[in-house]
Amino acid sequence: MSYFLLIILLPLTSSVEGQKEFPDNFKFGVSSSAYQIEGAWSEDGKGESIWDHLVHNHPEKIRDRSNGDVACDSYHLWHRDVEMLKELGVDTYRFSIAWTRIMPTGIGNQVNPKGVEYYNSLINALLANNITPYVVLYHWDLPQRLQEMGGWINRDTIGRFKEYARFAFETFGDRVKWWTTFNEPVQICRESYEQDAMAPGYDFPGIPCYLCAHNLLLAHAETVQLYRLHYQSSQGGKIGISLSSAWAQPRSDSADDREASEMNLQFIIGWFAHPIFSTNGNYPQIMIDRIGNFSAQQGFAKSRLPTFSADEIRQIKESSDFLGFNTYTSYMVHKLDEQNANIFPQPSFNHDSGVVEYPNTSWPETASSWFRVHPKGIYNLLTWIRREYDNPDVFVTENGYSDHGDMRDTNRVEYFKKYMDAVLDAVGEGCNVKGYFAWSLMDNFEWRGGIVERFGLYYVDFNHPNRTRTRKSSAKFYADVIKKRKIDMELMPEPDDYTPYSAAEAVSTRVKPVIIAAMIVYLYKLIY
Ligand code: GBH
Repeated sequence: MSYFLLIILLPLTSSVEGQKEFPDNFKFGVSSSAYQIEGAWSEDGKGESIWDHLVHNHPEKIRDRSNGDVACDSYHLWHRDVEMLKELGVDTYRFSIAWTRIMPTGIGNQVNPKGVEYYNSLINALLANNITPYVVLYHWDLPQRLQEMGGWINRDTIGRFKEYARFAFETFGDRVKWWTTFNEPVQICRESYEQDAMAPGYDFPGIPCYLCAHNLLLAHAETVQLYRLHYQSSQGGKIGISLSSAWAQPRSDSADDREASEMNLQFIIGWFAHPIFSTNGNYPQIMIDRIGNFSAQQGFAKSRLPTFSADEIRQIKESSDFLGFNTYTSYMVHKLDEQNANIFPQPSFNHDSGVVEYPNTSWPETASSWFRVHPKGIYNLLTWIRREYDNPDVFVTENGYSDHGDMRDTNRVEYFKKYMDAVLDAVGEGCNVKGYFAWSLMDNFEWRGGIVERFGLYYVDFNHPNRTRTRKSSAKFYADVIKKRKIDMELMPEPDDYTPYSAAEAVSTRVKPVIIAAMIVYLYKLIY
């Protein structure tokens, strides 16, 4: 009997320490996003996005006053990007389309053929190399024109987005079989309307973030419905959404602290996941109750959390073929109580959620202020999702580490070892994790963090006109994981050689042609 059990269980768990393997059909990829890598911000007819607008009008809001005007210049250097993907051996590449590159104003009456050509070339090159494109329609770069009409606060934006999505399905859907509507909708609303941490950065707590989220949920559901009705059966693809959260670690084992963790996850993950992935749909009851009660106390005629009609609830429910999930870090949490009630403005999302997040100083720091290393967090999150939403298909669509640009990036390698191992623990216990994407293919424009905070597997020399990309230790490490389908805990590869592009070299390349031209003119004058 016990032998019999062993034979059955062994291949399922393969849990012998250090021997854990990724399942055969598990997909490995890397992620990037358009604004963070493409550059060419106004080239070939591209229109202005809210990020172009922010970096040009408020350079002081970027940590190092850098911007994405050129970024990694992937608009011109995508051949090299594909080469790197081949070096890594990834199954799939997650990138986003810049709405303003294919529809310059965001409004569907005008499309930009050059932009379409760019994505066609990239997609075709990926397919030619057996790399599956995994395309995100919206990674934060709303057309500025639409922002001027209210952005995600305006219900009209839903229709605009659908028109854009329809064009993308129509144009690329014969070859793209994996679609994501939105990357990190909570961050879109909370860090851009509620707080001034992204673009447009309104710093307007308690009201617009809920309107934004409401419209995003509707835009997502309507787009998925459109895809399912008109494209899915003929094109045979899948469509989903990428949510994102830190793990909320209770301050202690007390019931209150554990409840704080649950409240936090309901507000951050449940806000979008409950309407889409739960059996009953709609917002989590705890959000409806808390925001409703506070709104009444604060003198609002109705809840600041908008309500869905029964039809909308039905439409949003099950509007995803998979759950994309991004995670980087964990926070400690406890409840907001009488003594600390004033630390948040009223009304505000944080006050509504009733939870205080704070860093655990015993967890290792990274180059980003919001980010400390706690590998157990990803395991806890995947387990929470499995339990909460009946074990949906999950792709870890982003996970990675920030430093200041080490080539021998041992901390990043250690991070990947521990986080991927924690993913394997979750898989071993039955979580339906189907794939993992490392953030990011290469160093890129880290939003408000500029180019100071680097997440890349490849180092990018932002001083070099060719934006040279060089393999860090982590790139070789990840390639090894993909090849062997398991994590070599001992491995610490040496990075490729890299010589920084020197200022002198930069001057000489710029000055040389001038000298040569002057000599030609001089000789010309001498002769004639
Ligand atoms: C993801 O966001 C994004 O999808 C990706 O584009 C990004 O490059 C990557 O992760 C790394 O950040 O402390 O006020 O500066 C993760 C969510 C967005 C959370 C930025 C922290 C900064 C808040 N992060 N945010 S602040």
